[in-house]
Amino acid sequence: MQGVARFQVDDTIAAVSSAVAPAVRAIIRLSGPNAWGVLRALLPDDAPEKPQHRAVYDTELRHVASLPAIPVMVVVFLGPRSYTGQDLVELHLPGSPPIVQAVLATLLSHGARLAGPGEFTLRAFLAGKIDLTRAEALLAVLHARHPDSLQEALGQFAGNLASPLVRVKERLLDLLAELEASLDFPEEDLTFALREALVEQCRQACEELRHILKRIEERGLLREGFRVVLTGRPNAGKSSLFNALLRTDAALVSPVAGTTRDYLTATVSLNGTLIELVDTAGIETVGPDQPSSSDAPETQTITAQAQAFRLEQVRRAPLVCYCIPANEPVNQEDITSIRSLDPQRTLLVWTKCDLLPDPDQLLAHGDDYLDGLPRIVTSAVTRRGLAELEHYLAERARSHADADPLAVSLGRCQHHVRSAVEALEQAEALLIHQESTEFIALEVRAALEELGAVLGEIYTDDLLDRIFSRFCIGK
Ligand SMILES: Nc1nc2c(ncn2[C@@H]2O[C@H](COP(=O)(O)OP(=O)(O)OP(=O)(O)O)[C@@H](O)[C@H]2O)c(=O)[nH]1
Ligand SMILES: [Mg+2]
Repeated sequence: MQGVARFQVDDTIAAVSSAVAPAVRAIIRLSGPNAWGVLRALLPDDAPEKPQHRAVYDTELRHVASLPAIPVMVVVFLGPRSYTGQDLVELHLPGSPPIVQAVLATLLSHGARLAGPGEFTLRAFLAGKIDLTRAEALLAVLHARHPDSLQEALGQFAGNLASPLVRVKERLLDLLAELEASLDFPEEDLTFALREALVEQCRQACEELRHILKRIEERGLLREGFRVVLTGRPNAGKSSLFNALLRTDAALVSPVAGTTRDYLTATVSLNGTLIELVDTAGIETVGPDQPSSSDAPETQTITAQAQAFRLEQVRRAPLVCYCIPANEPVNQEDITSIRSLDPQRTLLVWTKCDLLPDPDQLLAHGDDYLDGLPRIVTSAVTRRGLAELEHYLAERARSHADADPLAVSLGRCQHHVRSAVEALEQAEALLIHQESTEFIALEVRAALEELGAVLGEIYTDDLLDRIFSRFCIGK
């Protein structure tokens, strides 16, 4: 194993493990050989010298800045039976940010070091408590934004991915043992029967790995596509753009403002990336003093529902395309709506640019009321700008997927499992062609190394850095 030296585990780390915000309770964790010793300096004199595993103390902290005694609950987990494999102490205290900060600072002044991102989980990994697929799944659990992605992450944490890999690994170890035993008698060729048996074992291992690969791929497909919501005032050309991107007439288009009452979603593959497009009703303010209040009450209800849906979609979407008809001036309503959007998740799309003699003028960034947002000029009629828009959406979708911890984890696994399959196919071919046992063993060892890499038995500092730096401090 490489990399252990760089990741120190013999000191005691501390960090706030709950969200740093006013709350009823906050949690500070300490892990390391002196976790209890560091904390004990703040406890009353009758605190035990050596606590028991799973001991819970209702006590108080003293000598924290100039604060009066702070009531706390302390939970002790002794190594190796703790999450990190070391002595681990949890401090539950009032969730007032100044108190939490003062306690943490005092612990640091008594010899603890502030934990780096994901360092508790890193220690769990280094202590062999969890494999890398589980560490990554934990990250995905912490970052899950939807019940579905949470479910998926929990599945991986429970070992959906690691368990079958471990099974295959054990089979391959048996296979390697047989090969290596015969290496001791180089003058004797493998018997026909043994060769046959080894080929069969190779095939089975390969089959199982292919099955795992297929599952990873299916899960990749099931993942929600990147959601792009089209919004803007009525008649801006949203439905026309939706149809143009889908190359269908799925959405109704008409010169009557307010054509789209409901909403439409469709999935489109742009440059190989799945995008979920959502066409919404044009922005309308709903209320008793609005023009639409002359509508029948049923219509008003539909309008209100369509607007509520639009707002919900806009709030949740990783990208919002705000559509502005090129042949009409940007109005105050547009500006108010654009300002209410998150600039990181907003693209301005001019539509109907075929109606303008010089559409390029729209690209000038001088109009500071549009806050220098990225912009693309399009026409659903001439298809101008659509390729550029597709490219932009595909790029955004890709970087969005990169930020999804489980997708990153599955991508990493997919790479290694594929390489393991290739090595095993090679081993099988060598067996069939009666090549030297040494070469066959080499391929089986290569496959084992790939599986070891997925599970984290073989790793580099860089890989661990990349995985654990994505966690926040305290996890
Ligand atoms: N010349 C031209 N007309 C367009 C273009 N895109 C849309 N239109 C016209 O603009 C009008 C409104 O288009 P829609 O796509 O229905 O607009 P919308 O934003 O979906 O409207 P609502 O659903 O009512 O909010 C229709 O008459 C379209 O034919 C375009 O690129 N060029
Ligand atoms: Mg429409």
